[in-house]
Amino acid sequence: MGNTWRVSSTTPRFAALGGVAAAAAAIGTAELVAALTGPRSSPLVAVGGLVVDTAPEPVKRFGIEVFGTNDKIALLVGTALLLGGFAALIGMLAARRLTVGLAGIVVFGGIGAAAALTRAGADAADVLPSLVGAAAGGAVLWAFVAGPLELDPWPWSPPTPAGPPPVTGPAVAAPDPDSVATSEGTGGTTSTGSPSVPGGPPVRESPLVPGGPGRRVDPDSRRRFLTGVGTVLGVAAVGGVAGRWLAGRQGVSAAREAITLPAPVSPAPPVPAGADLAQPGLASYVTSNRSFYRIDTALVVPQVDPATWQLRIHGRVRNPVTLSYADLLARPMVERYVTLACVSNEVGGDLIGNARWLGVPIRELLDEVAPLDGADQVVGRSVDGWTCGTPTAVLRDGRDALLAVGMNGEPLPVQHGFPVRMVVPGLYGYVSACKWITELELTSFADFDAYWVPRGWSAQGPVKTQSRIDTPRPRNRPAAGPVTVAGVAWAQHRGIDRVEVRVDEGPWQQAQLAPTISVDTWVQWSWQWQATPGEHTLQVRATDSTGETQTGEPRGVAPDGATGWHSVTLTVA
Ligand SMILES: Nc1nc2c(c(=O)[nH]1)N[C@H]1C(S)=C(S)[C@@H](COP(=O)(O)O)O[C@H]1N2
Ligand SMILES: [Mo]
Repeated sequence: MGNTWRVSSTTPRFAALGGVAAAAAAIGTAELVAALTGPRSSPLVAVGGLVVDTAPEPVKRFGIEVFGTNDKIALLVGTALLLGGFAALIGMLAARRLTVGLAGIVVFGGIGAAAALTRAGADAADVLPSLVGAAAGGAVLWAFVAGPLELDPWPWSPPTPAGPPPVTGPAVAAPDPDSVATSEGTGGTTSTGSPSVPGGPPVRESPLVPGGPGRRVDPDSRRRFLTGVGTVLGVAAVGGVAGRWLAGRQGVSAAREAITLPAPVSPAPPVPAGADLAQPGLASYVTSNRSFYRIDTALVVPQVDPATWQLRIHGRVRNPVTLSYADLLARPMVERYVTLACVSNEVGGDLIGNARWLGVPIRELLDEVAPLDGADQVVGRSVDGWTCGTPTAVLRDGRDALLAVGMNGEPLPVQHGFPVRMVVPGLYGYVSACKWITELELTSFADFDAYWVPRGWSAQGPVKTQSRIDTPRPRNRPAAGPVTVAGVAWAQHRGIDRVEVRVDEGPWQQAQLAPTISVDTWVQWSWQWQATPGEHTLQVRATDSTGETQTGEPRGVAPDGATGWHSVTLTVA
């Protein structure tokens, strides 16, 4: 067996491969163990989650802008690439000194374990995947640089005619009686001739200098090594996929499908005829669950079992209460169309959707728990630790703020917060729409900053009046003549009074508003344009029911929502 103090005869390039195999073994094993201990304990997920939570806001914005809604996949792929690079380095270090390589693995295991402990609801078992994974990675690393799969040096080299003098000294690989040039019965050394037969030419040391030019390895051991790497990578991939698959089977889709939602005591009014102009390219008035935007910090979608779900309403209240899912379903339900928008929606962006929500009015629950004086903030807390802070006054002012269980006639989709989430008309999602909610804590704005506030976003997030041109867009290349310009406008809980369009900064022209269900949803608008050939710029602006027209001053999404008029420049044929 190799000892830890000598330089491995596994060459640096192969050692790098061994390091990658070790990392794969570590991650595959960890994923398998995480299938038992829960998804938040997977080191990849835990470290990724920590990165999401701690990345400086500009980096996060960059990630979202560059990778769009694929930002989570990009994060995972980026992490894997970075990890691969480090693993190769660890392998090369291990070939020089095994203990250094093993220490590298211990550090990575430690990071995974520590990250898992920082996740919401973590317990001691959450370190297991990282620890067991690190042990597996360490064993694999040892096998490739000092154990049975270590490369054997080329047992013989022809004398170098006029080369540099043989290098001697501590860096020279000392022949290891256990691993060097013993064929160990694995096919023998037929291909290498009989170089170690006594009486053959003397073994020269120079080709064996670690990393030196022309360092050669025994082809049999190389085949064995590469087969080993391939096997480890294959087994690790199968283990990792199996772990993910097993974890997925513990998901809550079956529990979700078994649910029958109660009928609302107060159904949503029907969508008025003509609310949806059904114009090609125009967002539909009601957004389907499948096409509803998704924004959250969760790398793996939380799987919350309704059978064990609880909502604790506590903090600065006279009568704290804990509700089960059955308790919630037993209460009178209302059903409302509410348009939800993200504060990160750029002017003209599509992080907005309109759905029919079924749920319990939060106002009634607050009346029962009786908030104490000064409890001006209600903090919604998700199972994954994410929080939002909503003004208590907004939740009690009579609007249809809901603890929602249904979305467009179905139980909430898992991605959209199953089993229970908040929906508050008129507020951006980051201050109101807590998914996978498990707590409502009455506190004050002075006492608690919710998730996005220390990250540079405003504590208050009322939706700003906005409007968007959905059609035509440049790729439509409309022909000269009558063109229907159409889009959506929103000012949730205030309502839209007027939408105007202008062409090439000409006079503002009033658009037609389609009927809408309530002030809590967006409204579709349209305007007939007599388009002339050439390049034109269309602009839109909306006025809410308080008489305020949206400002044309362009501002970015941080800290409390973008402003400016949506413009579309296109060429008319
Ligand atoms: N648990 C949790 N809830 C959350 C978030 C989150 O990151 N975690 N993001 C919020 C934000 S910023 C928005 S805009 C809405 C989006 O809801 P959706 O994904 O159902 O469209 O969810 C809100 N609720
Ligand atoms: Mo958001």
